[in-house]
Amino acid sequence: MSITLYGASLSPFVRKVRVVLAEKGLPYEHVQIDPNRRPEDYHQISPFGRIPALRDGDKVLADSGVICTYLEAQYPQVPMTYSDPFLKAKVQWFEKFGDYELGPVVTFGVFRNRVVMKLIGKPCDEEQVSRCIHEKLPPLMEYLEANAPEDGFIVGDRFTVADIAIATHFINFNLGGEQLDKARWPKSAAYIERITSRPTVAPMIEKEQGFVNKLLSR
Ligand SMILES: N[C@@H](CCC(=O)N[C@@H](CS)C(=O)NCC(=O)O)C(=O)O
Repeated sequence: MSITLYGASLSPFVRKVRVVLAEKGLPYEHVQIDPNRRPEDYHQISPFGRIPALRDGDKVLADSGVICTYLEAQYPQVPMTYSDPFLKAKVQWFEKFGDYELGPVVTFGVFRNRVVMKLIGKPCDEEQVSRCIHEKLPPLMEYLEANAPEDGFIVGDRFTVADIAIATHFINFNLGGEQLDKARWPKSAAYIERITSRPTVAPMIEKEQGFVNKLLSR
């Protein structure tokens, strides 16, 4: 089967799927889709036009969570979750924490304003950025700090989709010119650092940072 991933590399959700594909050692073709200038027929692949979407042979799916669930069931060789029902549910919980709690604040509140708006020629709403960093982020960070492991991973003893679903948004936070406050949230900062240093993640970040620098200096 040949796998094609659709979506822009700077999207945290696309990155999440790329890391899962890389961890599983699955080769794939990456078709860059900019959600601000998506091709007319992209809705046939992703009904609401969002990225990522994935094609595996004649099967097509959208949404990073759905795609990762599919990849896990179809290609279980390198597991990114657990078969134990409780651990599996915990992985799902933290994956959703990344997708639906951190995503709207860290990626859409900060990165979107600082990078995407500039790229599409619209003003950055610094008031919104500030509200996200100073009001919306702290309660999420308190929760992460209470749950971040001293060593290893967020659930059990293996790297799971939950780890990348969380860390991916902090990559966008950095690309948006912000750093996590290490003094205030030391366990979380060290945890994110561990996850983003993985060989399947670190090279992506380097490329993306170079890409953003180039785009923003135009
Ligand atoms: N829950 C979705 C979120 C995907 C998402 O919001 N993607 C953004 C880019 S980061 C997008 O496609 N935005 C364009 C739009 O909503 O029209 C997932 O996990 O894939």
